[in-house]
Amino acid sequence: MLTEINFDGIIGPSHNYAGLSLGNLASAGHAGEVSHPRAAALQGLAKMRHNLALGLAQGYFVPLPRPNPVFLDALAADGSENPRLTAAAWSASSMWTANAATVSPAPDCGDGRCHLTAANLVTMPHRAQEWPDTVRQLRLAFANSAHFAVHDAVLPCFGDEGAANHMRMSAGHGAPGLEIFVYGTTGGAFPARQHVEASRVVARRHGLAPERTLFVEQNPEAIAAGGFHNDVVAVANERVLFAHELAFADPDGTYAAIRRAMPEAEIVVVPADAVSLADAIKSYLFNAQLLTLPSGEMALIVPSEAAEHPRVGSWLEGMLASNGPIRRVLPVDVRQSMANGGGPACLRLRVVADPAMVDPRFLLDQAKAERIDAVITAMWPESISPDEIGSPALAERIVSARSALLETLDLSELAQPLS
Ligand code: SUG
Repeated sequence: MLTEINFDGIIGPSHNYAGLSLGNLASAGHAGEVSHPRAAALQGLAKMRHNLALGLAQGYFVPLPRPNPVFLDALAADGSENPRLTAAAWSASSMWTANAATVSPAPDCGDGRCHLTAANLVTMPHRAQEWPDTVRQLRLAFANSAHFAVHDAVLPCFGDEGAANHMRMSAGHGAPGLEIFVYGTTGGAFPARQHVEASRVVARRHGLAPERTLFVEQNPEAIAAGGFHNDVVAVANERVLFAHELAFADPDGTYAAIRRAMPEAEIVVVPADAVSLADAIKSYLFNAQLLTLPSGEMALIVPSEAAEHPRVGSWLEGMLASNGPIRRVLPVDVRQSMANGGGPACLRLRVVADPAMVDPRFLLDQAKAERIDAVITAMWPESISPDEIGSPALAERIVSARSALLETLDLSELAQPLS
């Protein structure tokens, strides 16, 4: 049966705060701080266990090889010339799997298979190195070619950030959906990371029906306020879109186009006079997982920062009291990831598929969660300070921590970096 599976990125042992992402205010604001990789990974794992306990299907992807020798080789760098290049080679940014790929479930695609296109992430150097290793993992997890097609990234002439700039609305996960690609236009203070040309390539490759595909411009004001991905200002699930009033360049046109394609759509708009763009971005209210629980109710898994924020918290209380489509708000603590601009929604890639068709080595159960927990607790560094980035001894520790994880998950074939 088709169901939504959330694949979270296990937070890697090199997690650090290097301030690499221009336009991501949290990344810039925490640059140079001491990070806590073990706590970070345990927070991420606790979120996965929480969702599993709600009765939801949960998967994961493993951290990519870091420090990345392939990246340094390609740049003819040995790690000594430029601290930002070294930090890039060490980045644990693959934890944010909402940027791993764009996923179109089988009912939306011309050939009846689920299509995944890896995101090239070209706008940020530390992220541009991710996709070849990501594809390798996607090809293992979704190897069943009767059900899945995994595509390489779009050519780097057009920036593509994957599912973070893509929403899907449908009557139910297994029904044909309306796919909404949100792009930015260049010219603002911060880079527009998603180019419409890349979105169009993805839509063509996946064989989407034009009448069920929308290309919507993100509000440049949202990008300027730190909304570097659409999933920082909007999230959709089945018939519900939950968006900030200033998320889209043409909000009324966007809502009208959605309603034309999907008359049953319910659009919950948060007005700017209740929650400003700045509050939304600081609290990551929209970087929430909007999920359908087994009971059929919808829940919003928000970062603790959103529930604790005075204006955002009271808006959420009002929403629950109003009898709207979102019936539960469940806060989770992912503070280590949040400090780099990654909330609950950034940490997961949604794939609608039959779990029986996915390689079980990428699916979580409570017993496996305990094994992952044990490896993280024993092997992940407790902290990384900025002056340790580049240290050969720490690099060795990071490599063996990842190897231990791969071994416990029977994924040792991912141990060698790509050549
Ligand atoms: O690409 N942060 C990530 C956060 C990604 C969030 N993803 C979604 N919104 N879906 C980024 O900006 C920070 C790394 C550093 O600064 O060291 C970073 O890459």
